[in-house]
Amino acid sequence: MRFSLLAAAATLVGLTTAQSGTATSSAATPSGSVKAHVVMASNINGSLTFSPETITAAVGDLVQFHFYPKNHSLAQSTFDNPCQPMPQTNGTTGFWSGFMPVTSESTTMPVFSVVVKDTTPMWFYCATGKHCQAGMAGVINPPANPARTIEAYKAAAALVAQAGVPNTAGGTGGTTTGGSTPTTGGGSASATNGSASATGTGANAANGLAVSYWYSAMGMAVGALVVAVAF
Ligand SMILES: [Cu+2]
Repeated sequence: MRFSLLAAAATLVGLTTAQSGTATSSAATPSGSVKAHVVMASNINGSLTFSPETITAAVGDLVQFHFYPKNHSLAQSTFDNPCQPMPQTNGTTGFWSGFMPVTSESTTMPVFSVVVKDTTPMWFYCATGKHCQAGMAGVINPPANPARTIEAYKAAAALVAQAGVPNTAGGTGGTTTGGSTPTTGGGSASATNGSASATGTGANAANGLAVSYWYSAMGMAVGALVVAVAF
């Protein structure tokens, strides 16, 4: 499989001035940069996992989900109803990437990026088949409550008869890009130029963020969790 030869390059995203006045940057992030937390949806072995499955992110950070073959997805849920889309509240729905079919010959990985707008825990799962029941789930900013862990979520998920697929459009609550460009090793990767805006009716749009991005691809080892890009 081609992916076995490739190291994923993370797509690093810089916020433009479109966000000025609304951004709440963490103190550790230099001005003009944003932290991107890279999460792999599945892996070169086809594992039904998100890795890492627990992400701690500050307000304003990005969490970027990179999709491996064959066909995974990312949906937001609550802790209490694992493998089910988060119910709509106050016009806000959970994020939903849509299904992300990726062939084993693909040289790029689709990426779905979610902006962390607050530190409320965000539970998520793969809505494909029985993946959620198999443990393909995770959480951004897990709660302190020791009973509400990703392990507890997955234990409950295993008992779910059928995972729910959100009825919102794919791309809700985040930004989808054509993807990171895997490279044959470290060093630089070809840039993926372009711009995108936060779209949809999800959490980001509800927060009123008008975020434009520019993308530059840089070589980065899979598994690196946090990067900060100054520009
Ligand atoms: Cu999956």
